[in-house]
Amino acid sequence: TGEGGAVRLELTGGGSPGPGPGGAAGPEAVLEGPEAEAYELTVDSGGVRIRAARPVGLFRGVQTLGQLLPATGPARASGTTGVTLPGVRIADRPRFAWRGAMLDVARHFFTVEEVKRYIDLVSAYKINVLHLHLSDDQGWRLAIAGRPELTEAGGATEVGGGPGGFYTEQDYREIVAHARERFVEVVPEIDMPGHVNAALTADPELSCDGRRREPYTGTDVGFSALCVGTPAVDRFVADVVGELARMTPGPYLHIGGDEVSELAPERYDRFVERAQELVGAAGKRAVGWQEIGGSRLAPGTVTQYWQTGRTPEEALSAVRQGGRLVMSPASRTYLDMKYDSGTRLGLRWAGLIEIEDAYDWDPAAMIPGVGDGQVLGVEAPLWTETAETMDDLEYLAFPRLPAVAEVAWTPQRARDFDGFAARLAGHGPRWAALGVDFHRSGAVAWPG
Ligand code: NAG
Repeated sequence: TGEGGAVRLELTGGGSPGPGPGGAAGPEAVLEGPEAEAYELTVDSGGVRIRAARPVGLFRGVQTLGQLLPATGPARASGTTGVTLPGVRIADRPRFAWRGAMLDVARHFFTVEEVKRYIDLVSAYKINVLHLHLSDDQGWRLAIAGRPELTEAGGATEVGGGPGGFYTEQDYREIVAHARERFVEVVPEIDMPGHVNAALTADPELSCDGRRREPYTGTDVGFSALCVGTPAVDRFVADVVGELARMTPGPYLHIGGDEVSELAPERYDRFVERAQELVGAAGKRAVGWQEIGGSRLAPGTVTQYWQTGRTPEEALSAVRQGGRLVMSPASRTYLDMKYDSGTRLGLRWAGLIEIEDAYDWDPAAMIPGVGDGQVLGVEAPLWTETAETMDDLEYLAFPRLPAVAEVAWTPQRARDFDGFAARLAGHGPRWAALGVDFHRSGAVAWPG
């Protein structure tokens, strides 16, 4: 409560958006770098003040303020209706520019409303990238103008045989707008040249034997591929990249590139080069999973490290070419892994991931030869082979997503697990108030 009992919240600055990446001017400037997101938050007897040079900084500061407020609204004890905040002066900015959450809407489909709720939940933790995994063997989830068969055939299936679904252009734009209002940039992924069975059910011309594939509703990986190098496939990739670029205001398009055992290495390389060319021609930068790092990379292409338990040669090759990495080591950040052997859903190929595992690692000390300068950021993927409902998503993401978000935001020297666990405890009541079904990890002294 400020002087005289009134709460004063002052937001200052935020005047000059400046040019965004890829020349895209806009107040968002989300992925411009840590400086763009800096803010200062002061709470004293004069009230609450947040200062930032950019709107995005003000938004991040407001998220911090939200964490200082009580979980369930003002206490109404003994005649007072106010909220007392601790006096603080915080000068804050993120360690890494890219702080992502990936959602797989291909294995199981999630509605626009569900995706929006996920955005709401993660943006409170200063996540600034929503990476949408929009296609896979089990489903194609985004309408592509001129190719209605992709969603008609490819959108009607999902893991386990459910009805699937897809986003119209308008749906997709609604998600993007909702994200942008929270200073989150959508990075859409169409996974190619593997993980494409759904596309092959729609268009047999895309496969080398010209055979139309049957819908696939299991959970195997690595068995499908585009017939790279044919005119039909080239047209397909060009159309898809063009449409994605047209519908996406953000600077990045994710081309997938993971787990392609069906294709000879030269043809894989040819695909990666051609896809980057098309992405560049559309005015965007490409992102791809770790495997693309072994191919020739265009300037600005981002490689997403994921496969712990294998030598990181592709990640190192990406870095040698001047590329930067988004760190998604499966053993730390894969939100689809089980917490412990009793977790009711989730996989375990990358190990069990308790809250401490998700928190206690340094993205710039993971791969010898990859330091702060080579790491663009950190991302927590949520694959949905075993997650069918919003509750499932929330249970897997909370509290591990906030752990990874802090790995991405806070400098290493300012982090320790005990401090994190103590602060995290206070978030339990917040999640409960929002109806979030979270994992009550034994490492945290949850109140109540
Ligand atoms: C990997 C696959 C992914 C799958 C996930 C499950 C990547 C880049 N690829 O094998 O399609 O959903 O494991 O944890 O992660």
